Amino acid sequence: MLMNQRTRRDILKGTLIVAGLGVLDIPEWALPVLAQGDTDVPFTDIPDNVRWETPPDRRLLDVRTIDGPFTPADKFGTTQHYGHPTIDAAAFRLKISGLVDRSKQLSLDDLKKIGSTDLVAGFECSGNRGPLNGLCGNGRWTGVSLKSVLDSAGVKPAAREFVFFGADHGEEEVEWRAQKFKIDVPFGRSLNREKALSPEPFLAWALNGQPLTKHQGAPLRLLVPGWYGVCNVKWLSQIHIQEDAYTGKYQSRWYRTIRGEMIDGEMKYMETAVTHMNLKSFIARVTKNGDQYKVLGVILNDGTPIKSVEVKVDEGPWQPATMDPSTKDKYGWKLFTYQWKGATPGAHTLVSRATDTNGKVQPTAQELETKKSFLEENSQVPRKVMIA
Ligand SMILES: Nc1nc2c(c(=O)[nH]1)N[C@H]1C(S)=C(S)[C@@H](COP(=O)(O)O)O[C@H]1N2
Ligand SMILES: [Mo]
Repeated sequence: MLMNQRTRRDILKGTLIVAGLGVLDIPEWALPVLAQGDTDVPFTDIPDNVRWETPPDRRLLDVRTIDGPFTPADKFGTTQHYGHPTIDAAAFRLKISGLVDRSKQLSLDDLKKIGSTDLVAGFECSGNRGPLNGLCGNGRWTGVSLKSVLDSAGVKPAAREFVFFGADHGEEEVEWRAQKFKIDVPFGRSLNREKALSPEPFLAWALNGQPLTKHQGAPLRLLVPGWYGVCNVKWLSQIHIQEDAYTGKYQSRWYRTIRGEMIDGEMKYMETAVTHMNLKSFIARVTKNGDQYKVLGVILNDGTPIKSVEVKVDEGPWQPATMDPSTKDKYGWKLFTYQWKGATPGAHTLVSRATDTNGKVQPTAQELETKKSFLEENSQVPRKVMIA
């Protein structure tokens, strides 16, 4: 019993004493995310009717369960538009068509022969928002760089637009001026030449060492590190390369942001496609160990290095939080912790904000008021907790 109550901090310290190093003050960042004996402090702002799972399509990650850098595949937030197509991995062929020297039909084994590397990448759906922020996750993916696959097909100089189709599709009423057409629409997204041939985009067949699950897009998906979830085409079946910009529903219409910007002193409404992730941090979990309180949070962004993350308690000042060095991969999410000193019984509000090395500061909700559509909601989210 007594042993159980020892925290891992004690055990770590003990180990170091045994090793003859004397009593070292272990810096906070060297400690595991959760120690033995930690218990959760309840949030009071989670609605009673939350649907964590909406079978078969959608699941929210309960961020209160985050206890390490990687999200288990069966907890990863998940969503899609046309259900889950079933694809036989053995019969699967990735088609590469259009402006290439050699059209291709590549099996998973063919892809693995081109290359196999790991990529740590987190992402969130562009519709992810507080207080739950559960449409997200962080994984170690295995796959091959898109560029090396495209190079094997030989991209022609005229190629401008790279369109990625999933195997999923659905009938939609598509509007054009005053006309409406009922057509079968594929899930499609595109990247321009510069992005498609950059080193980052990745074709993944595994997450955390296991083949992708059906939800995650088995057997193959695109990942565009640092970009919102929608760019990561699941059940990838075809890459078609053309000259003209692709303006399909999920590229140009459904996933766009309508936002007013002050340009030269004038408010201009911009409509932009959802691409790179905006700088976001949120508080995921608050734990207690004896009279010690710890706040755990997540940072997601486009890979720009993070300069700082801070936490504010009630009306107090912003206080520096500590980045967890186990989450330092460029495109992975980052975890941070904050030792909450002097926590008193009762209701409290906690909020975090991140700043990147370009000087970008995570906005307040008020600063996002001119954004009319709810996608790309990266504002600071005040969370409410109750200390017994
Ligand atoms: N083929 C296909 N890919 C898709 C989608 C889809 O509907 N069809 N949805 C996108 C969206 S909106 C998101 S947020 C992510 C979700 O990926 P996940 O379920 O692995 O979290 O997949 C993206 N890729
Ligand atoms: Mo999404």
